[in-house]
Amino acid sequence: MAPSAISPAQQHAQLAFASKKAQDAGAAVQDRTADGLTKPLTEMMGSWDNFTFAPIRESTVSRAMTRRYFADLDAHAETDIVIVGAGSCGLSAAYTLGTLRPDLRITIIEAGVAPGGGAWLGGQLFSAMVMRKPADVFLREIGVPFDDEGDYVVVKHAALFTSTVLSKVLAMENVKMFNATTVEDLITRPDAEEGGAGVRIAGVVTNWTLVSMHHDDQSCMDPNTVNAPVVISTTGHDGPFGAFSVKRLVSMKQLEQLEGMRGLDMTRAEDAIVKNTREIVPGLIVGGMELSEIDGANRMGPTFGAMALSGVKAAEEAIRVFDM
Ligand code: 48N
Repeated sequence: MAPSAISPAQQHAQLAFASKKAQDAGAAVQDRTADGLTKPLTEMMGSWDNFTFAPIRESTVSRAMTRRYFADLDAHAETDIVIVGAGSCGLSAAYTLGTLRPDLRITIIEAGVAPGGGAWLGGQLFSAMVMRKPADVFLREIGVPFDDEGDYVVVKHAALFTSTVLSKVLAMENVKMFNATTVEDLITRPDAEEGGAGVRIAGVVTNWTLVSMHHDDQSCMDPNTVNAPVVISTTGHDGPFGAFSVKRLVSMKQLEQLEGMRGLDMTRAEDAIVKNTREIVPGLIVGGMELSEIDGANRMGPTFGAMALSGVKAAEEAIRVFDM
């Protein structure tokens, strides 16, 4: 459809889009029109009548995916730090680690196809996300705009925070995410310092999430493994997949019991989660809402500052443990 066949408003919108896109890309834009805008995308593409993609063979696409996936699996079979769960806490930890320690290999294992956990919406499916100060510092660091309301800030859509931190993490050379993949156990070693019963966590046991969900109705489907001296677990509060590592520590008799997440108290909950993000057993750091299950911390409801800053603290704790 030649550009002249579209309405002036459509043409202007197209010109504006093309111009902003080119400027954002910092492209040296050729063929500017008289009023300084780039040519309409449609003109850049030439006539749609003769449009065609470059040639491809199906096996080429398959190899482009599988070659990379299995090379990544091979490379990350030994890693420096594993993060279990790519919710707001896990992603904030990954961003902090990827930024502070580009020398470390970071492997994120996320059970969902879509990373992000509970941070795609604010409360009760509302879109805005509230973070209490000083968590605005993290938003400034990753470049997420917000409305400053004094003691707190509001990101106009939670997905803007989550997609921004996710995109930055995925772009980091030293970070690899395996989503649709579940941690279904922990790798352990006897911990000499503890004497008898104590263990040190030495990595995670994984399986594709769809496989993990069918161990009851399929014959033995053994898992895969990732060796790592440090694991950060941020699997959220109890739920179908939640609180994974802390529940496993109880079943391995490394924790007496879980205190269980308590009622909602924003003020107490957020301070407690950030302050108590810590190494629970040697090699395993727990942050975010998973921590509330161990300590019996309150829940905070629809405010996410503690998730971001717990992630920052978990990352710093992991570097401390890794460098010991
Ligand atoms: O978002 P979540 O559930 O967890 P956090 O701690 O990052 O953030 C919690 C936050 O969203 C809240 O709950 C807010 C603040 N509300 C509080 C309240 O009062 O209700 O993300 C956990 C992620 C999810 O993406 C899961 O899919 C993933 O962890 N996950 C796992 N991934 C791999 N292996 C597992 N075994 C596993 N279990 C959970």
